[in-house]
Amino acid sequence: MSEHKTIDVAATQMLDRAKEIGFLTTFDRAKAQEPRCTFGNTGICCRICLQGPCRILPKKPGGNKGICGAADYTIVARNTVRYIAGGAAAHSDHGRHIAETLLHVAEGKLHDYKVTDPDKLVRVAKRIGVETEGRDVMAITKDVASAALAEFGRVDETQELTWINAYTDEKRLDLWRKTTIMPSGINLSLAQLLHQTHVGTDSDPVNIIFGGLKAALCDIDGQHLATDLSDILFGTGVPVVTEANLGAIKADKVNIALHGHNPLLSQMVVNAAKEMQDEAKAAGATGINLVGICCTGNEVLMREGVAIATNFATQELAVMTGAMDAMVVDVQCIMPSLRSAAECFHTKIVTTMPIMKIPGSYHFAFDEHNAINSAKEIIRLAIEAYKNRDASKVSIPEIKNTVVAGFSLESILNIFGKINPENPIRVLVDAIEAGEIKGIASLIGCNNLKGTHDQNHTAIAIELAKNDVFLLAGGCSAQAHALAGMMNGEAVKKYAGEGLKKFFARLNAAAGLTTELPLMFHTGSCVDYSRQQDLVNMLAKEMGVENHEVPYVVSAPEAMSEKAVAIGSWNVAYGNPTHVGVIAPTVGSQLVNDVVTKIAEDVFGGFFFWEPDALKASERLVEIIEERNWKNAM
Ligand code: BF8
Ligand code: SF4
Repeated sequence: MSEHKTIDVAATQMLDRAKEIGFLTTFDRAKAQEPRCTFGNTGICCRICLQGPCRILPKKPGGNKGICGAADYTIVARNTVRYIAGGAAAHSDHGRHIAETLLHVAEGKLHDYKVTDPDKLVRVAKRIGVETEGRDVMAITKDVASAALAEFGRVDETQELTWINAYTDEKRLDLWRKTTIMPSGINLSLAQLLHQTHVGTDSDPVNIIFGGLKAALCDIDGQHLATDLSDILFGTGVPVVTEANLGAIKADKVNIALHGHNPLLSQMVVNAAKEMQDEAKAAGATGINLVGICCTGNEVLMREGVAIATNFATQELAVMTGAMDAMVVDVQCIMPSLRSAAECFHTKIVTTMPIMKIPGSYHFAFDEHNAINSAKEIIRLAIEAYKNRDASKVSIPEIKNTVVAGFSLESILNIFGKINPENPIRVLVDAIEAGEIKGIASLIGCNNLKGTHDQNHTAIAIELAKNDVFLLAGGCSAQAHALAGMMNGEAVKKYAGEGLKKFFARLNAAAGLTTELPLMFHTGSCVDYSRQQDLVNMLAKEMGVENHEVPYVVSAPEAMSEKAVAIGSWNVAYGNPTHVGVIAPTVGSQLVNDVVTKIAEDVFGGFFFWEPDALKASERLVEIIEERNWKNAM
């Protein structure tokens, strides 16, 4: 763990406050975990059966394998792909929930949801092969939602997943078929992977990794349909100007944080809050103020311009302001410790999903049939809590920064289209060919307290921008840039290299927005990374090269969650070089580590590399961009 906890000034202030009141935060708990167990850290601890834990102890006779005979490479490979299974399950289950809701909309069962973006519905329908000509919106909706749900239960292994098939070029699909990683059904592939990694099933590390990649393709499939259907239900993001950091919490308002990942309820809270300002005023506040944390925050930021309070590692600190009246959480990346933090204040923690409860917090069983009323009840709970707020405990850091966000693929292409209406993607290709920009990087992923909170996210962004790399961002990484004041036009002036500045000047002149474009385009939550991949696929096509020849890299400086492992893995399968800023638990097996960092490139064109040092990582990322083969291939 790093000596410095965070680069965020507001978070530092709140950490002092936590210390004052004696609350131990995640930063204290991270310290308490040191030193880490080397076996776990390098991935050579197996707990897959009850004979374990088995560790690799090469110096002891019989200790160089687990009790069943599993070698280090089997143990490391199994552990790694089980992360992927967890991540893919989380993302795709999120997608399934949205799909089910959309189907119920089509069946006329829900009154609080509707098709908000029928144009996107038609685009998605056409892409996945659903007939649109002369059909009404609800009939198309029903078929699209049904096609999404069919991704989960399909067991016929002669068939393939619809979404990745519809959005990926034929050569890459063929490569996946040849390497036997093309999935048929999401549930099937995830169950097979758990089977494959059961004690005494597969011990071949390469075969296990291929099983893992199959699950990773289920992850992107579930992600893609989640994004498409969320856009259909709630609208596709357009550029918005808002703010980020704890200063977005307002002392004179009823503050409600929307935290987690799923927009189904949070969008309803946004809608209900618009109607309920007077109830908050009647309680003595000047209104209701919504703020976002983690990816639910990104969802409502993209579509509604809701401000970002903070990101994953600092979620407890939003409670430390003493002005958070309710925190509404759904699924994933929600620290169980929020409840203990809330106990120091008047804050209500409200869980809303059947699979996510925190002992001692309020559970509102979210009912999509009664969604707006559920949202209203939650807001009323926050208003009641506000009445009990202790003004003497309120201490909100006066720190917030302007954020320009809302860059769905559609809105990115719309901006490019202002320069080249016939062929928007050409604008990016022209800039690459002219050497104005070197390439594109996606800055993604989590917070991980093995390093200093947000430090490497921002340091890598600055280095890449200086080297004329056009930046996309999502998840908690995007939030790190937003919190640090880097997601606006000022940051372009401050950090972009000359070529990137010129590119932005042309875009700004054409875009016709009331604000300047930001240093990095925030594409949304982690479930939305298919937006990036779709852009790369379009680039490859326009450049006439293969995916892995596009000057594109991915960086997850603080990867933490199982979802991050799944995301990184499908990126590699798509041909993308993927930097991870923490040393991955694959290093316990030279063989497995070599497969994912070297051999993967021979097979897929993409590969992982681990580099905790921001400067070294940036240098390597720029080098890789420059080495990509597009010039020779075009
Ligand atoms: O899906 S970046 S800490 S919040 S997992 Fe979680 Fe990681 Fe944040 Fe969003 Ni993504
Ligand atoms: Fe040990 Fe093998 Fe069981 Fe793993 S599966 S815990 S290596 S006996």
